[in-house]
Formats: sequence, structure tokens, C-alpha cells
Amino acid sequence: ESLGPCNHFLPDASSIASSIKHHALFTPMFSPEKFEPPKAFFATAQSIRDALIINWNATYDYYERSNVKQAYYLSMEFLQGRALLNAIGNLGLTGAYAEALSNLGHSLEKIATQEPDAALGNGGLGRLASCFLDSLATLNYPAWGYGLRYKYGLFKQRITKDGQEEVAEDWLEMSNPWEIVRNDVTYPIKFYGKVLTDSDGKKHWIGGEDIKAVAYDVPIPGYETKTTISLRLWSTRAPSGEFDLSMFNSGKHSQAAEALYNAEKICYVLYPGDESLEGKTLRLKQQYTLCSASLQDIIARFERRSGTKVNWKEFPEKVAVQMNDTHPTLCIPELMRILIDVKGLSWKEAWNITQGTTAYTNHTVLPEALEKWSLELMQKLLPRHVQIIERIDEELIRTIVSEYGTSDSNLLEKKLKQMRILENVELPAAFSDLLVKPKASPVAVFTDELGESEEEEELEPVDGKSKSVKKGIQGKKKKIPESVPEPPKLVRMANLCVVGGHAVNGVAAIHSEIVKDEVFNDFFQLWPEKFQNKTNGVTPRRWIRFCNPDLSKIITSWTGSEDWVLNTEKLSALRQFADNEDLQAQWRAAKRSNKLKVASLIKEKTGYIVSSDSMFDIQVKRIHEYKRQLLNILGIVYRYKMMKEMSASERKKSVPRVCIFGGKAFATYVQAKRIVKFITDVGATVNNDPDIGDLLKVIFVPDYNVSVAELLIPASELSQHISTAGMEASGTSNMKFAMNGCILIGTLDGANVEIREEVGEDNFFLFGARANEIVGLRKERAEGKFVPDPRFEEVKKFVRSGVFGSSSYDELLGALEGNEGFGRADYFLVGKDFPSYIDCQAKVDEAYKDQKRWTRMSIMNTAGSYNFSSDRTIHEYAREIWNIKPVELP
Ligand code: DL6
Repeated sequence: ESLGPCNHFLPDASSIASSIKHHALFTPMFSPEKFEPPKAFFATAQSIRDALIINWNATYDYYERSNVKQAYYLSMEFLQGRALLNAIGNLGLTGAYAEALSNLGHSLEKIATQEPDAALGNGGLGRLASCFLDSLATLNYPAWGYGLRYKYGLFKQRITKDGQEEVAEDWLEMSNPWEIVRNDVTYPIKFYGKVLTDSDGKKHWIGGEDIKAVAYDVPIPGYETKTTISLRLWSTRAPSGEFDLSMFNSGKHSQAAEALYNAEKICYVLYPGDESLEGKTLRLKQQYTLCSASLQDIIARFERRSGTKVNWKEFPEKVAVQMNDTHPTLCIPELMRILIDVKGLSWKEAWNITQGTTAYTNHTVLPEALEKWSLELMQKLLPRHVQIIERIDEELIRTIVSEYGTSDSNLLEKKLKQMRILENVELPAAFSDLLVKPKASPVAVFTDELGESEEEEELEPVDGKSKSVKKGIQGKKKKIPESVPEPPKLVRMANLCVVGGHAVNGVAAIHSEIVKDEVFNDFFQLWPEKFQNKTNGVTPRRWIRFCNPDLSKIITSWTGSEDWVLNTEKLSALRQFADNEDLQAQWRAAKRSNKLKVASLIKEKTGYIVSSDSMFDIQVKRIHEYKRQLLNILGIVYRYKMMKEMSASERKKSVPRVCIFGGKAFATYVQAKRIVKFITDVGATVNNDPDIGDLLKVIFVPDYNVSVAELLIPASELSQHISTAGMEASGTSNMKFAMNGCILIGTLDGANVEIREEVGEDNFFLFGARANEIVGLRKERAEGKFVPDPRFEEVKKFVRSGVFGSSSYDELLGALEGNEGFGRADYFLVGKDFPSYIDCQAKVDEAYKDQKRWTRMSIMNTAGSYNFSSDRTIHEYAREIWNIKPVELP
């Protein structure tokens, strides 16, 4: 029995129940006699999947027939979370499913928790991609997502007494009911090999290692629409015939299956460790697999839809490719390669098509996160792509030379150095005479590639060998003493994106300004028209309507309808009721019931018992020094120290807080892991201190993911977005928290700036240095002019005194002081912002004591969050970058 085409034919509870029973019977995964939660989950998922497939097919057929322009969102990460409640909710079947399951002896809410999170992402970038898919489907935009199907996701985080431990996340162990494997949709992917040139100059890349990419489709339903788009995830396999039977039979089992393993391991984990050459190679293979398989698929669709007459010039009128950060940059040379080598187009034609098709979103200003690949590695793995990249680099040099001329060689040299795609690579022969060469001195002069002429420098002896080096005249082969390593030749992926794409966008207003003024300023001067801002957004379906049903009911009743789910501007109507006592009482009751759920989660995951009368103060995000979890925890230590110094009666007057942390530290990011360990150490002391009791609890929720966020965010009262100003591109959890009536404490960074404008200055706790002060402050710090606040010094002393265990936390605190061996002195300005942070926290306590004022602030946050719906963001991308239009299915 099928459910029929979902929301056009609303099935009732009894037909749903029979569909679930049907799937329970015919799902061969479980024994027949029992109908326990895992089986009930799979049967329920399969019953709703029937409806999704009907709609997915209808959507696909219609796009195919009408040959509309489609956007493709390429991303290494999609942080989908669970799909069951979202699918049922989007199809408007929550009530019917709840009733059907209850008739079968289960509760929908409980069955939903059986589903493992699809955690194919690391953080905001991946969750943004998933929010975008929801908005694209909901708004009826013809668009697809493309990603990789990682067998083990990123990792599962365990918290032990030693801090974070990573274990493989086996999310596919029980199979994934949402994916549809398309064994007929496969593409060959090759690596290594060589490039041959035939007599008419045509290039042929003969691969040295072949694998194939296989499509797995995940249907993405829109809210209250039949449109169901696709997230196509690639998995990798060896081509058929690669299993060596005779070798296997001769007992060489591993060797016989080597090709299989080599292919499959490409899609084992997201961001495999890249310290080894093997790790780097694997990452590059992943990126290329995503780009090549997706482009082959897109091109095949374009050709099929074009019918007998393929007009390649029309490609950008039918296809938009969005590169989510630099991971899919290889789309540019891959599209060029296919168009030139396979389809026979000229360089110019291919370049116009590639530029017209691709666009790039930048998600970070951290220099270390702007990817650069070793040219040598890329040359081995993708020899033809390197030729194409070299040619793009050469064209770019030509553009730079024509823009800046040759008269001011310093300027030209500077521009070339900053803008070229290839770093530390000599200028191509055609340009070697361009720069004015300083006269060679009679003494032997040593040169570097870009001709910086410098005095002889004394170098530290390396291996007891030669120790002097000079840099000098352009054009001469670098002559470097044996012991001084050549700077590595690199491919700057971000530069390639900016050059190859027709649009470049940042993800919040302040970030887009930084992108223009700092990160890509040279390119902005050259092509100002390419640069745009697209402030991020989050889907109000998952992030209010489904994760916070109690608050949703209240919003619906006070705004008069459920329209706000699709038209979030309607949320602003709540402003007029912000002081209404009835609304305030309902609002507080909803928050309280969400807090009770989190208190149970905390007990289950950590064993700690927390009081829901305390303020729930939350910081959940990737653990990173720039996000400054360290500032938060040092603020907590200060609070604890102050409490310990108070008399018992004074202490009782403190505002009780549960301080909750969650987030993963990248496996090889040592300082981030130290921060996790420190937080849990502080928790172990504070939470067991009888003087403190419920007045302060410090909780680290392990394995933070979308499902945990769906519980924490609705329960939050204060949330922390406290990055060093200028370093957080946008943040998206700040938007989710504000939507759920949580008040933010934060710096003027990323989307905080716009959130504060919308919710009102009085409803946001602001502290810290501003982005334009950071450079000066760092300089001051480096010059030893910074005078720390005595409270900061006291806190560090307190930590070192051993209250939180035997560790002296030298590495952790050393980084704040710039002690010898601990690198840059407090680069993230924790010490500088500490006093303003704790003063601001005192204001938070004062505000919380006045619950009427606090509730008003909370309502004003939800009311002011309307602009941060991903629907708004997607409309902007569709209009201003992709040029696609909504298509309503007939
Ligand atoms: O744009 C989505 C998200 C932003 O909200 C965050 O501010 C930003 O940190 C994140 N960027 C990344 C990229 N990598 N790094 N670092 O995850 O993107």
C-alpha cells in the first residue's frame, strides 16, 4: 500500500498504519514476530519515503520536460541530522503519523530518536548547506545538492577524564532508509597517469588509476509543497573486474582486494587526517571525486535535455554551480577539461562557459583555512588539471600586467605575488623580462622567484652547513644553500575560485566587507562587480517549527496563523505583545518545559543533575581558539572564584547558572582539545563542590550534533557568540538561538552585527574589541604594551593553584601570555576582552533577576529574527547569483 502523493492526498492515520505494517513485514532487516522501536523506525521511514519518491519523481520529470535552469550546490559537507520528523512535518502529516504509531503501540517522538544523525559535516558550513536544501525545496527552486557519502562521517566524540576521544561514527551500520542507490548512475573517475598531445595539439589525459563514483539520492522535501529535490551523494567503488580472483585463491587476500579498498576508502571519512602525504592525497582525491562526478552528471543532464542539438553556449543559461567554500574548486579546471578535451571546445569558449557557470562562497577569513595544495602532489594526481591551472594563472598574469603596466615594477611585483594562483612558482617564460631587474652587484647574488632584492642575511646554521643566503634579482634561477629548503610550490584554491567564478560572496555584511577590503582586496580592486554579500540564514521549519513545538503554538496563536513558518516577517508582529503578561507567562512555560527536556538529556549523557530553575547559558559550536570557548570558561572560573570568596548568605543571592558547552575539536587540533579537557576539569570540580550546589554547574555535552542542538537551542536563555571580532564569518547558531527566544552575549562579529540591529541594542549583550581595533591591539600586545586587568591575572593564578586538578595548564595559559615556546601572544585577545566580558556577564545577571524584562528581551529576539530565515538568503542567491526562478509543479 502506498500513501499516494502526500499533501495532495492526505492519508489518514489508518492508511498510514497499514503502510507502516506493510513495510514492517517486508523489511527483511528484522525478525518477523517483534515490532520494537528500531523496526518501527525503519517501517515508518519507509512509509514516508514512498510519498517522497512519488514527489521526487514528479519534480524530476517536470524539470526534465521543462528544461529549466537548475542550480547545483556543491559541498564537501551536508549536516542533515535526522530526517523523519522533518519529512513528516514538511508533508503536513505529523498528527496522522503520531496517531498511526500510537495505534501501533509507539510514540512518534520516541521512534524518531531511533534515527542516527546523518552527520556528514563538521559545523556551520555543512549545516548551512542543509538549511539551503530545505529552503530551495520549500520555495520551489529547481536545484540539487551534490556531496560525498562518507561511510563514517567526521567522528563520534567521547568525553573521558583525558578529554576528547574520537571514534568512528558508524551511522550506516543499520542502513539508511532515506537513500536510494542508483547503480545505473555511475561515472568513471581517474587519477595519476599522463597527458598525451596528438598531432593537432589536442590533449588526452590517460589515467593511471581508475575508480567509479556511484550516486546515492536522498530526497529533500519542501514544506507544504510537492517539490522534492535531490541531494546526490557520491560513493566510490572500484570498476567491475578489479577483484583479483586468482590472487585471492592463491591466498593473497589483501592484495586481491587492494583496488576495492583503494577506491572505497575515498569515501570513508570527512576530512581525513592530512599530516601525511597519504592523507593529503586522499583529501585531494575526495575533492576531485566530488567535482568530477557532479560535473559529469550535470553535463550528461544538459546534453540529454538539449536533445539532438547541443549548444554549449547555453550551458550557463541552464546550469549554475555554487562552490561551497574552496573544497569544490576543482570544478573550474574539471569543467574546462571536459569542455576542451572531451567536447572539443576552444579555450575561450570553455572559459566563458566556466566563468558564467561557477560562483564561490567564502566562509572563512582565517588564512590557514584558505586551502593551498602542493603543486607537486596535484601534478602527480591530476596532471591535466595542472596544465589548465597554469594556463589560467598565465592569463591572470596577463590581466594584471595590462591593468598595472610595467612602469612601476614594485607595484606589479606586489600584485603578482598576492594575486597569482600559483605561489612560489617562477613567472612563465613569456613574462620573465617584465619586471625591471635591479643591477646585479659584483658579489654573487641569490634570487627568489619574484625578484625581491635583499641584503645578505645571516641564517641560523642548519645541519652545521652553509649559513648565508641572499635574495635578489628576478629571472635568475634561485641559488640556495643546500640547507635552506625551497619554499613549497602551491596552488591557491581561493584565488582560483575568484578568478574562475563570476561571483564571490561573503556570508554576513561585516564578513563581506572584510572579504573585499582584506582577504581579496586585490581582486576587488580589479573586478568590484564580482563581489557580493549573502548573509546566511537557517530554516525556520527545523529550527523553530519542528524543534520547538510549544513555542511554535504560542507564535501561531499570537500572530494569528501559521504563516510565519513560510513568511518569517510575520514574527515581527510579536513585538507589540512583548510586555503582555499572558504571552509572557506562556513564553516562560514553553521555555521551562524545554529546559526540563535538556535537564534529562544532561543526566543521561553526563550523569550530572541540573536544576531547571537556573539560567541555561549555552555555547555550542566547533571548538576553536577564535571562537573563544576559553574566554567563556575563564569567565566561569572567575564566577566560581568570586562565589567561593562570598559568605554563604551573599552567595545565595547569585543568579544560578547551568553553563553548557558542546562541540567537536578537530582531531589534530591540540590546543582545542586542551580547551575541552579544561572545561571538563572545571566541571568536575565545580559540579561536586557542596558550597556551590545548584548555583553553578558546568556541563560538556558529548558528541554535539544536529539532534542535540534541536534540544539545547529551544531550552537556552543566554547563548554565547564571543569570537574575536572580525574572525567569525557569520555564525548560524546565533540565528537559531535568537529565533528560539534566547538572548545573545557577543562581540560585534559575523551575523551578530545584523542580529543586534534587528532585535535591538537593548536585547543583546555586547562586549569586546571591535574588528577595526584588532590589528592595533595585536601590535600593542606584541610590543609588550598590554597591561592585563588584575582580574584576569587572578583567574590564571587561581587555575594554576591546582583547584581543577594537578595540571598547571601551562600550554593552555601560556598561549594567552605568549611565553616562550607558546607562539603568538594571545592572538585571539582573550586577555584584552576578559574585563569587558565579565562586566557584561554581570549585566546579564542583573537582567535575569527581572524576569519580566528578561522575557520581553526573549520575545524581542524571536520577533527580530525574521530576516535570518534561509528562505531570504536563498531568494537572494537565486536572484543575484544563479538567475533561477521558482517552478511550481503542475
Ligand atoms: O557560512 C557558514 C559558516 C559560518 O557561519 C561560520 O562563521 C564559519 O566559521 C563557517 N566556516 C567554515 C569554513 N571553514 N573554516 N574554518 O566552516 O561557515
